[in-house]
Amino acid sequence: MGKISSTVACVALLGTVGAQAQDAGQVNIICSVQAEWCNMMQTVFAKSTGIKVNMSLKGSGEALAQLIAEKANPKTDLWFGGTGDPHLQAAEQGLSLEYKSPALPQLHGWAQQQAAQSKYRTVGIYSGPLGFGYNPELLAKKRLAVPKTWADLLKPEFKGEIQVANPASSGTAYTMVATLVQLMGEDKAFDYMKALHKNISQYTRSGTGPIKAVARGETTVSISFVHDGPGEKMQGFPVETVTPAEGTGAEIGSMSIIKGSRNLEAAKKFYEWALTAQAQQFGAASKQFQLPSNKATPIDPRVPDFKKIKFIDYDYAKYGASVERRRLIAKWEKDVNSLPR
Ligand code: S7P
Repeated sequence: MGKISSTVACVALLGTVGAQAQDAGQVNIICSVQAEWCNMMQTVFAKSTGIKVNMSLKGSGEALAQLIAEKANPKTDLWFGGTGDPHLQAAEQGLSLEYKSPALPQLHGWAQQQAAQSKYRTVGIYSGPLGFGYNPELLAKKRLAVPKTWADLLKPEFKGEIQVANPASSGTAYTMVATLVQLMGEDKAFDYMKALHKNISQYTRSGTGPIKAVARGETTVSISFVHDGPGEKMQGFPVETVTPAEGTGAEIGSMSIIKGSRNLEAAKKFYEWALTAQAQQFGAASKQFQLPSNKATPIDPRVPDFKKIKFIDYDYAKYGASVERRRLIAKWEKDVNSLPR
């Protein structure tokens, strides 16, 4: 799309500014992408439809926890963004509504597959690869080589140099756990994470925290979604990304309508709009560079080139299942996080 520098320009892009000044109701959304994208979606949708958007920002794991807590009396109408595994878990637990969008054929196969395997209770809105963020200035200062493999992260010289989020609160970190289990087999993956634990300075609450810390020189390396790197770089921070040579996983960022939504028509309107190529451009416009799910969305050159990355064949159905997700997170707490460093 080139550069859209402000929300005003984005509203103009829709060509519907001021179309509906009257009170057209409201919609309560949990938004699990970064704030700038959430705010842009909120402003543009509200301005173009007259529907008031009450938006709260939460990471994927926290969003799921809130929806579970609200189950008997849902206050949320729609959950936008966040890693796909907890959306699949929400679908399985009956927290999200079955809804088959007429726009599904416009989406990439992986996004349609996400919908089909949830029995149409969620849908893919973007995808992004897991990898490492690093601060080249800090690496040079500490005479450390760029880590290019999962194995590199275990080197003793990275002791205290790496940050990753906690998989109990973060969908990003759960994607790491599930990726390693699929890549190495469960026993070896847990041995790996125990060894990695010695090099971790901090497990953050939020999945995007570690790459922000890298960018600001607070840590040298992060395990992060690589599409979160360019946005930090655009702000002038020294940060680069790499995907591990052994192979890596990718998230299918998803969107779900909540079962029992009190503002269902408004939620469906937002959902349909969020699947359009026009609305999906607001990711890159807000400096977030996931691969959009609508095939017609122009691809910003900063979106990672999936063809150049070695991917595992991530089993979204298995690792999005409640029992598996809970089991792996509990095992990580017990076998990894409880160890001294
Ligand atoms: O917007 C960036 C992003 O990395 O954040 C989403 C997700 O909520 C990660 O947060 P948590 O790990 O804290 O749950 C990703 O879906 C998205 O790509």
